[in-house]
Amino acid sequence: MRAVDSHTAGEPTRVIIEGGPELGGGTLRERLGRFRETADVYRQMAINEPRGSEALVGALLCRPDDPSCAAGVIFFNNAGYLGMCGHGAIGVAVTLAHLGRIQPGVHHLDTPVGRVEIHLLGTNSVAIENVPSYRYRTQVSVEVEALGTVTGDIAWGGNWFFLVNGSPIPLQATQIRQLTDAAEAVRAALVREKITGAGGEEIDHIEFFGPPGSPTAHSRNFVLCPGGAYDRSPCGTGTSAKLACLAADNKLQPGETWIQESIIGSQFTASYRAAPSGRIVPRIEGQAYICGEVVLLQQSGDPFSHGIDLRETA
Ligand code: PYC
Repeated sequence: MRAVDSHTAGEPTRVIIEGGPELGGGTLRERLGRFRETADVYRQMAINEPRGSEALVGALLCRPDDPSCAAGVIFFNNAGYLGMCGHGAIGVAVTLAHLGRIQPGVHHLDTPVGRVEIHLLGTNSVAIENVPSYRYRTQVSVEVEALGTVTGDIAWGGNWFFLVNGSPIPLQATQIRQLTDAAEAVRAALVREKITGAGGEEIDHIEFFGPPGSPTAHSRNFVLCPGGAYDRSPCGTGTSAKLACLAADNKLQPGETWIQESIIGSQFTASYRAAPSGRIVPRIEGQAYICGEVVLLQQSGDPFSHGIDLRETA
């Protein structure tokens, strides 16, 4: 497989540009199902160590459902598949520009959860207009081992999030191990108490908020991703979910700027416009940088040709 690696605000993206799985016809959703059921070894090889890492998000470029889109894209990580990925979409845009496939201006990406508008603003700067986002439930309390009662909102930003204001652990990079454990405990408690997103969908991202480190930001977050890694970026879909909550609480008006800082101090600049049925369309702006062009190889006899998955051997 040939791939281009980039990072968006510190969070890596690996875009598969050649040699990926042949997924046949049908919609992107159908092809994602085929990827999961018949070709998951491609995901494992591209993402797992020793070729990848738990922080990496993969993006398979494929034929869009809507031919006016610049590309279709299926996002995946060490745990499985993502409906959308904000930092990943920014990385895909910068990668397409690096490959000479798009020029500065407005383009679209098709994803399994809807069409995303991308504004290529310069070599490294991109704004995305994400899928319509909304708060599903507010002030949901859950009993969490070692933390007690934790209260948060449930919102959709292209993935499902549980958003906790007032992080139970200080939002400092030195506390990442403790933040990860706390967020894992919250996720386990949500599963145990059968608290889900709409339609019974699993809430697989946990997000803690607190005061920013930089005077230019409005808030700092810590985001736990489904495979146990934390998001190095402020998380595009997580920031979209946050905007939906701020809008629902009347704390941020359409067009007003929200600067979200990540646990490593990187930033996204966000705003929203109103969408039908009480949803919002988030706009997330950030920077991505190309950091590699790789050919992923499998030598015969390699016992880890599909990568190491400790969850399988545990
Ligand atoms: O930026 O939306 C995002 C994201 C999801 C998981 C990792 N990054």
